[in-house]
Amino acid sequence: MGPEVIALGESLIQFNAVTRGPLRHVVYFEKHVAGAETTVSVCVRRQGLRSGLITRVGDDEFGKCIINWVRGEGVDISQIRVDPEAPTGIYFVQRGFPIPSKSRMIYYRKGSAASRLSPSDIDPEYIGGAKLFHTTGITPALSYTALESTRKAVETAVAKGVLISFDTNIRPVLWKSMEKAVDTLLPIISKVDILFTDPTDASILLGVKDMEEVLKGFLRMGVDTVVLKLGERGALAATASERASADAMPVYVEDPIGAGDAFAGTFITSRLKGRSLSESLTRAVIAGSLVVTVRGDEECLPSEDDIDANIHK
Ligand code: KDG
Repeated sequence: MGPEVIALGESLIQFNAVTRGPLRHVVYFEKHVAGAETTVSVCVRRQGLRSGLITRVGDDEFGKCIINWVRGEGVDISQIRVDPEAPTGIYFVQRGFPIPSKSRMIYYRKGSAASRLSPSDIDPEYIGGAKLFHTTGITPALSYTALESTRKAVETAVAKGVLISFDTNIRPVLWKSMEKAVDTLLPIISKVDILFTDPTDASILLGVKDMEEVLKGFLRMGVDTVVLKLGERGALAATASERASADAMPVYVEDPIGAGDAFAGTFITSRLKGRSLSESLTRAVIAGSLVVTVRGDEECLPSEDDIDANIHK
């Protein structure tokens, strides 16, 4: 049986600073597997659905590390290509500086294997067998061929009646300009069933800051479910006929990176399992909160039981 959820995007090796502060003074870094869509694929699998990942990694130690990790988590790796011409992308995480509660990502991924993703990596039969296809605003920003791959995957999902979820995840350093990001992402977003975004990305994409305007703006574009992540203020979700909100779970923040992917992976899993908008949002907030308590995006991704433990505590 093929995967129920398929994600497309760059897998990266993350070097997370063991100590806080400017990287020039950091001595030790911890190695983790990361990448927004990779994290979603691991999250979905940990919560009991079959998942698969479409990406390219280099023919190097980091590529081997990524494949070992996602295979170990039970994610289908049949669509991960090993590209001998380019390296696996990496990034460093600077924690708690200059903003104490935030982390900063410093990428070394230009020309990486995943930036060479091409439409030939997208197998329509593979996507057609899934219930949901997921990607983010990072993949179309990687290169023209990665953008074309995203478009092909989205068009295939639409044609085959596969649900699409999309996290806006605008990473300014990956775009030539914010106008380019908006012009590229809006046509993709108009085809999406479940949209994850946050106030910063929404104001770039829609030019509005008011939460209600954001929800209505994306619904008007044809998105079925809009989910607004508000960090320590929780989250909101809206469909044409329903609204839901969830409070954040107060936690100690070791590193906020990865919360959004745990949130998205949990929300889509929960919806695919038939849970209500409100319950899915609550579970997603819990998953996002757990991930920020440790360094690394994927180690603390919760199982369904781990989420239940927080609901019933
Ligand atoms: O959401 C966390 C991701 O941003 C992180 O793992 C790195 O995928 C990444 C990216 O491209 O920023």
